[in-house]
Amino acid sequence: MIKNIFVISDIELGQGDLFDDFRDEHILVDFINKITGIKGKNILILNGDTFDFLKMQYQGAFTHHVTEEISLSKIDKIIETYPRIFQALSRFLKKSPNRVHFNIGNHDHDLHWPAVQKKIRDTLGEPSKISFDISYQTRDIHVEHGNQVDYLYKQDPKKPFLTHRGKTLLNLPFGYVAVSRYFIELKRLFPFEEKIYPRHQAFENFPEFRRQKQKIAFIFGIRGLFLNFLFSLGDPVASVPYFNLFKHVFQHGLELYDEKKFLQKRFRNLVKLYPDKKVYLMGHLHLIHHEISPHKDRIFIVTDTWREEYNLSVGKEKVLKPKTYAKITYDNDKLQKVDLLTFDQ
Ligand SMILES: [Mn+2]
Repeated sequence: MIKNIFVISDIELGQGDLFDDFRDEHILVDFINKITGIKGKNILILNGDTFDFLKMQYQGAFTHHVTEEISLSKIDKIIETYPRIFQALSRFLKKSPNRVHFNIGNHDHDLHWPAVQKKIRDTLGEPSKISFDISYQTRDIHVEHGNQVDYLYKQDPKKPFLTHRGKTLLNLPFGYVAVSRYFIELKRLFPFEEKIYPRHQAFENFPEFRRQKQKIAFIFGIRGLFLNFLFSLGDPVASVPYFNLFKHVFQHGLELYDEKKFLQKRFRNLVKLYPDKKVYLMGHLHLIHHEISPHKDRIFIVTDTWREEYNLSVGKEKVLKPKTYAKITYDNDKLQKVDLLTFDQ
């Protein structure tokens, strides 16, 4: 029997406001419809940051103290905003033996809450064909969002929650807290510029954007790093991984945005952690990458985002990014083919 595994990442569905960067609902619905029509067993892996809980306000404000109630109210809003996507996924699941797997990324840690998982299962139907985890593995392939090999967004998967002042909260990584307390302001002021990749080039081309980022980074440096012990007194969610930060600055300087630079290191880390796989897939970086390593013919793939995002080419023309996906084909449990493809409607 033929089995296809489809992987897409970084869809970032929000609540349709200024902070929601998803636009192309009809393209995603088309994609899901198209793979619904394919014969055999089809598995769809939504490889992290499927939902943009991180950039959603709750009662008019951003918070890094996220209770199950807050996450539930956000998933309700996402379902209300994008009903056609949930309907398409539901139709995909009705065809046996199809399955949907959610990998948890750094914008949707909220998927750790049992009530959020239940809400999604109830909305899509076919609860037994839906799974959630931080990675997806077969004998040959390893798929994860990518934040676990990014020290800014790494989180202890065995401790998704913590207790603070009698409340159970999401145990969020440093990067999530830094964005929700400080850098979200950059998105509010420059919602368009923030959608241009590569990031370091966007900062180069839009001086106002760069100045504002530097200003926020300065405030963050003082309050969020240097004086964090004062500004976040007794706040366990807002702890800072100082050792890893120093290590990074020592190795790479203050460069945080040149994602291509860190790519090889992250794949090397994945190989170290899961040495016996043939194919390694990530999202998170918002770029396309396909590489066959000379050693052992390992395949490394990064799928690009499905949110509205632009590439800045050398000629400074901005171009809307194409939607990309990976397709892995098995025939009678034998790995046949691994492709990184662009979805053309
Ligand atoms: Mn991510």
